[in-house]
Amino acid sequence: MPHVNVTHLASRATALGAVALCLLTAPAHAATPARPDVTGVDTALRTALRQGAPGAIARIDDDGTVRQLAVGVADRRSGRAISNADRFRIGSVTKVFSAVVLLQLADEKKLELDAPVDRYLPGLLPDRRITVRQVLGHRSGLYDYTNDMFAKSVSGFEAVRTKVFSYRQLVDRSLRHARTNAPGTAYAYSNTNFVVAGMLIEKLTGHSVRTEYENRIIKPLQLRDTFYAHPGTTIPGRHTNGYLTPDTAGAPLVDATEQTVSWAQSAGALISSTRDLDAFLSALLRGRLTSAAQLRQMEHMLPVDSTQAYGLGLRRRDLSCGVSVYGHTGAVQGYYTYAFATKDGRRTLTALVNTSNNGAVHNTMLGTLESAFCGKPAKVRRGAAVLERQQDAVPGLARQ
Ligand code: HEL
Repeated sequence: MPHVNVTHLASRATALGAVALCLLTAPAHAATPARPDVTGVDTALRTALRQGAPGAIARIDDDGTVRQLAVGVADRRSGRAISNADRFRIGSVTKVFSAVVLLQLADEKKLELDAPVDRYLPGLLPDRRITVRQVLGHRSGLYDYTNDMFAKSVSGFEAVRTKVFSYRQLVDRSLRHARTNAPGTAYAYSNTNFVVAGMLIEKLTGHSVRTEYENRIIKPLQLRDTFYAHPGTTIPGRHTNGYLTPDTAGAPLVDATEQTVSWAQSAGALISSTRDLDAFLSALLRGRLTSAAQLRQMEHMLPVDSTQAYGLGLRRRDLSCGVSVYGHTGAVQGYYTYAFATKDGRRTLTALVNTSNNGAVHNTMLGTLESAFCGKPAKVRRGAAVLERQQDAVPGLARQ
């Protein structure tokens, strides 16, 4: 549904609010997933390598059956082969963790999703109408400060890679710009929203986001590879290096492994592994991290485009075979992550390539979802119409 309709409907009188919300809800596809096409996943990983990724891994957890794939290298210098035992930076998959903490706080009656952010963080945002729900669904209108920060990929990254920002400094960078839309009227992906989410977590609990991720998610689920290392610059233990692709064609990859990720923090600074992300998403979707009521809030999706919808810190992708999967994507210098699961949490896929800023690789990785959840593609008759499939956003061009 085009945003213009969303704006129109959402700005109508309150009496129409319920009808509008109903019309805006994006219906999920509920087809039964076919057996995973492991060869198809492998082909996607190998294609990513041909397109410039040094290494790629994927893990499918399918109701107790584990399939792991790995191609290429973790370290271009030593030539060490990449494996699913390697940790990596997960970028915006962090947003799912931040949303879970806030929904747990809602379960504990410490937070109301429809309350203005201003109730908890007085004076932070100039528009006091912005609610917690709008922040978690990217519908606040807060400008994404990373648009300016990474307009030039390598010099933008080098300018911040060892910096330590306060949350407020990041919000201030956003507030230098006009809001992208009035609160609640349109979807506009913005890291600023999940910086505000981190501030809410710290304000409501009196603890750092690190403590809350650890106590509420990492320790209970025994996620051995998941760390919030900020402001440390290294990835603890066995990990894959990450290689940023420069904007200039043919320029050598930049090893971006070490950085504070302070530009992202609660919007994108977690480190994890394919095993842990599969376990996390499965636990979340099976209702082991929040009450059923709060999970429903998280899974209540509004449309992004013809193949995607967004809930609260949770993406939905509608695949070509009619299956919808839930999770998140991540793009942080040197790493692209896809982590998605079926609605019942029984099948999960996490796929990772150790490069970024490469649109072809990003689109190729979308193929891992199709193979993992749709199985082998049906043979297309010569001359038959090809289904239109919109690809995910390429960082720097558009954010979805
Ligand atoms: S962008 C996204 C992805 N999200 C958003 C967030 C994350 N990551 C960022 O905001 C980092 C953007 C810079 C990444 C950098 C690169 O590719 O290494 N690109 C440039 O510098 C381009 N000039 C919406 C794709 C998500 O999937 O949610 O993660």
